[in-house]
Amino acid sequence: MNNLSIHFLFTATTILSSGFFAFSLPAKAHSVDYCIDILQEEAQIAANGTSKRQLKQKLRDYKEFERGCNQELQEAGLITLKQVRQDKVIANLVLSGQMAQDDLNPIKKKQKQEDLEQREAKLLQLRSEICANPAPEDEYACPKGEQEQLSSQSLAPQALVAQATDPVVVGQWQAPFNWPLVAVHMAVGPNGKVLAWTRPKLSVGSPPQYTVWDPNSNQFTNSPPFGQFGSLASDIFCAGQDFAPSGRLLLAGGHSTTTAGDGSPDINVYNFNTNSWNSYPNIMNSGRWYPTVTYNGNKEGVIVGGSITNSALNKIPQVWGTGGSTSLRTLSSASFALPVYPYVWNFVAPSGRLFNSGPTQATRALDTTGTGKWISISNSKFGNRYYGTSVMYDDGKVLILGGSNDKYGPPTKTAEVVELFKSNNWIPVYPMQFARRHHNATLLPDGKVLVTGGTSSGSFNNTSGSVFAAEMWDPQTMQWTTMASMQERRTYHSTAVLLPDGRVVLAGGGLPAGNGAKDDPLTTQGNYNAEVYLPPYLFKGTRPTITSAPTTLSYGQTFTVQTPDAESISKVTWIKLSSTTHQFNAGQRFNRLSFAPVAGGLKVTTPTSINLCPPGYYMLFILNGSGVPSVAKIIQIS
Ligand SMILES: [Cu+2]
Repeated sequence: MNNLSIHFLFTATTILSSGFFAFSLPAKAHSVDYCIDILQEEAQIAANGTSKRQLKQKLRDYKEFERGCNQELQEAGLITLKQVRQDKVIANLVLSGQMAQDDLNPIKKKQKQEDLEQREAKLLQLRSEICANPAPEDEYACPKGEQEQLSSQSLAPQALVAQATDPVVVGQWQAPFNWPLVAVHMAVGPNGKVLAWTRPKLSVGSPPQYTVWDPNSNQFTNSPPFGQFGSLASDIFCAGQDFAPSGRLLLAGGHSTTTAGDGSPDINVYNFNTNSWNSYPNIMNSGRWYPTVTYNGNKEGVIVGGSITNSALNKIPQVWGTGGSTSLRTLSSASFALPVYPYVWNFVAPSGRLFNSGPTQATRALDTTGTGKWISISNSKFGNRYYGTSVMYDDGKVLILGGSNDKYGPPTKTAEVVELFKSNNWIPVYPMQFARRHHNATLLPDGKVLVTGGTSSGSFNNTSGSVFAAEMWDPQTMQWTTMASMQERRTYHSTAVLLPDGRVVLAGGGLPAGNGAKDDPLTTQGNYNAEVYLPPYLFKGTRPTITSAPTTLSYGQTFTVQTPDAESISKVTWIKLSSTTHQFNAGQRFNRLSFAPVAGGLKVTTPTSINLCPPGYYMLFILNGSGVPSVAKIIQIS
């Protein structure tokens, strides 16, 4: 389907019911037609010698139409501002006699055809959803055996492929630049700086290295030679990580400093403000290599999984307490053998439990009260998704995408969502354009999900199938659009995070280096570089600005954001600070905040639920009608 066809979907009803337009719009289904009307009226006004004021009003109306069109259709993932402008060009051609009105007919025919195709795809999707979990009355629609066959594989092929190189459509990658280490772990702190760490070589006993990158100045602190830092005696390679409500970063486990394959029982805490570490050696019940850490609504860091040795899993979750406590609460009745290698994907669910969305096909929840218990939730549809990823993209809504059913088998393009407020059932959505494993999924200020990197090849870390093109997932349409391509191969041990300025930095990949990765000449361990992606919203005009906002907030609090752009603001969102490793970002999550314009700014209200918005630091964005975000203001909610 091309962009023209969607104009049929953008019916007058949609326009008139959208509430964007205070003035009366003609009942036109096609923006070319509307442009013709506007231009003819403009001509009439000019011919009649009517005042410039009227002409200006018409132009304002058109601008408003353009803005609304842009917003509505872009939110539906269907059109770009560029397309609206193209329609205006076509309208001009018709009016000037360079293009006959009839010339539009073939276009309309094509549109009808494509409209039909799209409706068919929607029907197929609907049937797939119904048959995935049929109610008794739906049995007739779902012949026996079809439930298994109907996966997202069977959905219509992806409709929206951006062929353009226009950054307004596909965004733009900046050239790769050197990094002092392979960024196996990354986190964006409350000061807006990016912490990254790794072990310099695969050999056990090499002391870990960390660096801090300032995205504004592009300067690194703690660059090589790294030397010893603080009292950090642990090997934090492949530790679990998440932000505490204080803004400090909790690192659980990692690797033994002496024995290959053994987990570390240590906890380390990084303070962004002082650029310093606190170490709590040997404090967990046992070693944990590859555990997952998730801070919940009760300000507890829940540590799940990890391995003690190559052949023994740490099955008992533990909880890092509040108030500077240095002991852990052990969830002794929640013993469970979750897979390690890669990490498991845990999110704070609306219930306050941790929702485990994979990578296994069976999904479950961890109740952390008392001594804890696991509760079975449901099976996702595709299968296991080893080395895939998952993201909670909205309140209680979780996406799983890519990965391999067999740990080292070929990856899938498929994706599924679950909406925990509605049901526990996984629903296949449109597949990605590319099958991927070892890819990153990053939440953006406009609520979309950017997917970067990974490989379409099976086996552990085969970079020959590296995917260079990014893809954008729009939760409104559940469709994917191919974005611009990066330059480096970013597969195992690559990381991606959203920066406060709305860009996304993608770094690392390596340790071990995959074939074709750009290696450091001395260590040949992987990508000693990063690339920065500028999403399309950074090419759509002037950015709104936040002149001031509070630094700390409480739940359900109404506060003022000072901005000169209040009138143009259509969304206020915030995203919890990113903390990511091994293709799972345990930190990021997204809230839409309610707001209203007031003199000099916006009156914004924070969420009321500690489970939908776990305490901690968030990047607050204000977005205008074209979806252009401000630079974030980082705010703590507690
Ligand atoms: Cu690792």
